[in-house]
Amino acid sequence: MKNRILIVLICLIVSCAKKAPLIDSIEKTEFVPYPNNIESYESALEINSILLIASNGELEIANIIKKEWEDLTKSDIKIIKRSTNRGNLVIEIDKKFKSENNEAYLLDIDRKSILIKSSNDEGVYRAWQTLKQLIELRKHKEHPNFVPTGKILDYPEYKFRSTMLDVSRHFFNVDQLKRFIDLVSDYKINFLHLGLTNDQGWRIEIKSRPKLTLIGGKTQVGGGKGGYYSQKDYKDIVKYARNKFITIIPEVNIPGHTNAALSSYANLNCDGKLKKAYTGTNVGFSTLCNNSYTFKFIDDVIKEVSAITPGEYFHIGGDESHVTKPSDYLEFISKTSQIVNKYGKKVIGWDDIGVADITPNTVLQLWNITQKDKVVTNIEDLKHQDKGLKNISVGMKKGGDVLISPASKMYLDIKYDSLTKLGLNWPGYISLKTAYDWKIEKEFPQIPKSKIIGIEAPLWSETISTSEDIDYLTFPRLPAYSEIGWTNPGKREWKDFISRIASHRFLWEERKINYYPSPLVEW
Ligand code: TNX
Repeated sequence: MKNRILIVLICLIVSCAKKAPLIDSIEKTEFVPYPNNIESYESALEINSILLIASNGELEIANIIKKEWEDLTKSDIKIIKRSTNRGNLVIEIDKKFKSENNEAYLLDIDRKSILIKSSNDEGVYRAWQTLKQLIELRKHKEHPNFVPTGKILDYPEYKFRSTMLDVSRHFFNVDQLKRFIDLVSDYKINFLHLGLTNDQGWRIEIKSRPKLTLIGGKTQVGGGKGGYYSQKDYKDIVKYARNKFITIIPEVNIPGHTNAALSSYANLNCDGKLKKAYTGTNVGFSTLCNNSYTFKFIDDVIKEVSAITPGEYFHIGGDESHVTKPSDYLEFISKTSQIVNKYGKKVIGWDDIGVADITPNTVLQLWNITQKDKVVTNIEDLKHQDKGLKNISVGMKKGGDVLISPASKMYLDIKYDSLTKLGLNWPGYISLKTAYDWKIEKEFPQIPKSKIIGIEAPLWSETISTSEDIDYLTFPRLPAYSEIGWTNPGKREWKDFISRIASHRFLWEERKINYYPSPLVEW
């Protein structure tokens, strides 16, 4: 009898010692973007108990997760191919699981194991990004080694969630770009658009036109030394982004925003004379000449850039061609679109191209909108207002889809308020609330949801030249945009967002991000 009591007592002590601590349930986690379905199991899993990744899929995705897991938890994890062992992180590729959406995933965490299920690697990676936030957000709480259990079934509102970096006005080197990719990846961004050419600099090596980088790449706004990516660099960037399931979209802007090309090759100018390098910040003063030399040039450039771009899109710019003859403009857009299609890519262009003869699979990027209550101080401002919507409505009739990027709401280079030192303010100011607290369907009822492929937040670089500058304008607004792109609008709420985003400060401090401490948030 005595022995029995002793055994029961020992069992009790052992099971008590193993009992998970009480921690906040999973839906209280400050996820950004917030997942679309969460169910709590009201218990906890000890992260250190996960020692194996068991995967039935390709080892590539398991290896990507292994590396990021080890960086995050500072402990080793091994990979085994297919196993039913408990105590693992199980990756299950199930072709039938929500196969209509590559990014849909199930993340199921119980007291002993973690299951990630998706129809493919992309969804697995999205699940990992959610799990990574769950682990990292717990690091600053009691029982930091435990995560709450529960089931997350998640998929994005929009399949296209992008940001853009203008590497022309100021050049950012490969390491700076990789850092930017790391930071935006935390927020499930899946496209990175690179503004590779503009008046102030040509940033991509074109082997058949070496002067573009030898001359056109040698300066930037303010007259600094500029720079460019060799094709080898570019491939390295594409691969780096690919490992985070981010697709690179190259932009070669035509026919305006071309002074750097016009200063490299005389034949691109109608008078046959080279332009001087431009290091100011004006727009709309340059144009390629409509001649056969130019179209051969455009073909060569698009051929070379397409060959090193695995993604399906090619951005042809097309904005603010104020000094191009209207008939020439139409010819530029239609011929260039055909060249892009010939090299197997789909065209994206700024909304201005909606007026031209676009091909039906074209994506029109809605940008040209200023805030309704903006005080117009400059006659130039009147040109914008809602010109973008006019362009889009014409372009949609020709079959174009829409990418939502209104300058009034989504431009990362716009000042937060009148005190912000960096940035511009031509469409109005963009506080964190202005960035987050709106709904696409309410703002643009004239654009059918079926026509919208997603969102993009562009970061123009007239006023920024360092990674610290990039950080300041990007955080906390980019996470706000990521949630607009990912989370169902019915599940988004401003007050809730600012209470969650406050905790992301810990993640940003860990990564040494120079974020803007918006006074609207209690950090
Ligand atoms: C407008 S957005 C531009 C850019 C500028 C930006 C500054 C667009 C298609 N054109 O050339 O850099 O405003 O906010």
